Amino acid sequence: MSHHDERTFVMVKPDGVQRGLIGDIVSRFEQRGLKLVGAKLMQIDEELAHDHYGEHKDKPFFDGLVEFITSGPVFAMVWEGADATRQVRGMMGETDPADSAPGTIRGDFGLDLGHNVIHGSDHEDEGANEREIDLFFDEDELVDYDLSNAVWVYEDAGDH
Ligand code: IDP
Ligand code: MG
Repeated sequence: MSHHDERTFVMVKPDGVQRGLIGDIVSRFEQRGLKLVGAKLMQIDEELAHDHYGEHKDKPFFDGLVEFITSGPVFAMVWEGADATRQVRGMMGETDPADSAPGTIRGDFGLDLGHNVIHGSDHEDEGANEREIDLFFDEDELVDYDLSNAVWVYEDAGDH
């Protein structure tokens, strides 16, 4: 694996899907130079919600979080690139949109902590990206391919 191959799990939450933000969010990651290796519109059921948000099961907001994340379709994605997990988190902003800088996804599209548009794997939680990719995607749903613009994104990706 080269250092360009880090994969991270990202998801447009039900509020983002309903508000028509899938395209804009996908566009931001494409423009950054990340490579899309998997994507699907899907409905999260109770069981998957509990598995995905297990770390928060004792928090007071857990029931509301499960209800929200199962309330409509989500757009699940896997993006690949150098330092992908941390870079995506930076592009998302803070957990609370009210604390998120303009220019970030949550800072541009949200005002409310409970409706913060996007999920991304936690870069401070070792292995969260792999665990979440496994939870949401089968191996055959991820596509292995070369992105032709990589030579323009990365100085060390070959000749152009
Ligand atoms: P993150 O999404 O930025 O990683 P986490 O702390 O992992 O934030 O929390 C997971 C999700 O739970 C948040 O994105 C948000 O939707 C919800 N959440 C977190 N804290 C609160 C809260 O205090 N009230 C309501 N919802 C919360
Ligand atoms: Mg988190």
